[in-house]
Amino acid sequence: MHSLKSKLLGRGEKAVHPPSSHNSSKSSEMGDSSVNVEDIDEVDDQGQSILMGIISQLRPGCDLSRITLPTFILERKSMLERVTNQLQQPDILIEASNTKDPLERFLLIVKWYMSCWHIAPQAVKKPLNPILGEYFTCYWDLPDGTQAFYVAEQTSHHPPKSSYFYIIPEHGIRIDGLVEPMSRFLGNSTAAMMNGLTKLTLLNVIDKQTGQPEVYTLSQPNMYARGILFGGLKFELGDHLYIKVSSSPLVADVEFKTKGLISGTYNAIQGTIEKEHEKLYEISGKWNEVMEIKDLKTKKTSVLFDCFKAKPLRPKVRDISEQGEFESRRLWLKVTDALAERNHTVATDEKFKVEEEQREAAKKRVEDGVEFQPKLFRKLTIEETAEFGNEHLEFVIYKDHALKHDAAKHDVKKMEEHVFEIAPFLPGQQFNDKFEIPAYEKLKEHA
Ligand code: 2Y5
Repeated sequence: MHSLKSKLLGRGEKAVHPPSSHNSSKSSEMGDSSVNVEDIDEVDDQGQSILMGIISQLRPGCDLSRITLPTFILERKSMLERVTNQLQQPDILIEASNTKDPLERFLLIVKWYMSCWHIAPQAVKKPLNPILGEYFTCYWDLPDGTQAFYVAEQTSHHPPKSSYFYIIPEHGIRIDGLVEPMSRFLGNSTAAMMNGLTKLTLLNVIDKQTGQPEVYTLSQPNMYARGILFGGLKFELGDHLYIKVSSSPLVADVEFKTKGLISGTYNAIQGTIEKEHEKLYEISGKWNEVMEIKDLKTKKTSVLFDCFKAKPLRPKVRDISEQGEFESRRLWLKVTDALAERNHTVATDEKFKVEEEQREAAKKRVEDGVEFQPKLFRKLTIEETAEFGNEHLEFVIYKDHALKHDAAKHDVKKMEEHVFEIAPFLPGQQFNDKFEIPAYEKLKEHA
């Protein structure tokens, strides 16, 4: 058996992800390091003993979310930012929103959603668990001169829930989502069962029957860290991802196949696209290499997405000097700087300080008899939860009313004004004086 240390160092391991530079985290988006530490499996002596100490106290099936894991498995990114890895092929999304044929459009949405799972650290790392009320904003300058905006807030701590909102006003593309990982220790592996949903609305694609915009619901594959005790540390996506659409019975079901103990291969996918139980297409390949799609009528196979040729578009983030105290990159700066230097003593201390403040704030709320209220997202009502795509969404951006198809009436300028009232996105934008007040208070103005 290999030593635990050599396993964590990943010696002799093949990279899970394509060896292209876009997987690298050293890009200008972090702007602070020339060392791509997220692609290195590492453990120092202290870290190793911490990990062994943790594992010896765990029973299979136990909830990992309350256990503090050592910093050497940390990505230099909060989960709020980590979601944006999935949003780096807006070109496919825009093409879908401009496509008239419903089946062609559905296929493009499948292609888009499958196109970014490969954007991840090459080592087995997890994003920072955001603290309650932490938020993150960013934007993209799109090649056609338009812009996309993203904002996320941690809406729950136990269990961790990250709510996010993304919009390309000019193209009428809106995404609402929730990441809700339920992590479990399984023995030789850990799992994060991804319970959240993504709801994608094409505001300009109107369903003739309902008069409402088309809505896609997308679930997430589960995530596994394998080989914690023996066999080599490995990140795997597993189980099924589903895509459904409000305007037709089309369903995509993609299975992320985990490797068996002896047989099988890593990162394989196998899926179908069906309409009323009639299989129309088959999907195969690897989610981090090349994915193919077979038209079952014509028997023709073509490339769905080639990760080796992908050119993901990274988000842009306002400078730290402009960020608020609870804004992800500013909040975690000392931790991420220490991680960049692989100084886990400092990373652990600084992470503890941030989290200790959160514990103090939670204690104070109990003493004062008040509940935490998010600033940027509001809870959905029971009626709203019943709407298509809203199951497991739980929260929605508080500006929801102003960013719907009918409210916006294709007025892109007005839509952007509403977006910019939520939070600063672009360099130079200021926080407005209502920023800190809870979303439900802000909404009283519209009641
Ligand atoms: C926490 O400790 P931590 C502590 O848990 C919490 O209770 C404390 O608060 P309080 C808090 O202050 C802090 O100390 C632990 C826990 C939190 C896990 C997540 O150490 C990880 O900060 C489980 O956090 C990972 C299992 C499988 O973390 C994931 O439970 C697989 O929960 C791979 O943060 C991930 C890679 C590496 C893990 C490696 C090794 C594990 C070794 C374990 C050894 C026993 C949730 C983590 C979820 C991870 C998912 C990562 C991928 C995210 C992709 C999102 C994509 O007040 C979304 O109680 C796509 O003291 C959306 C689509 C958009 C279009």
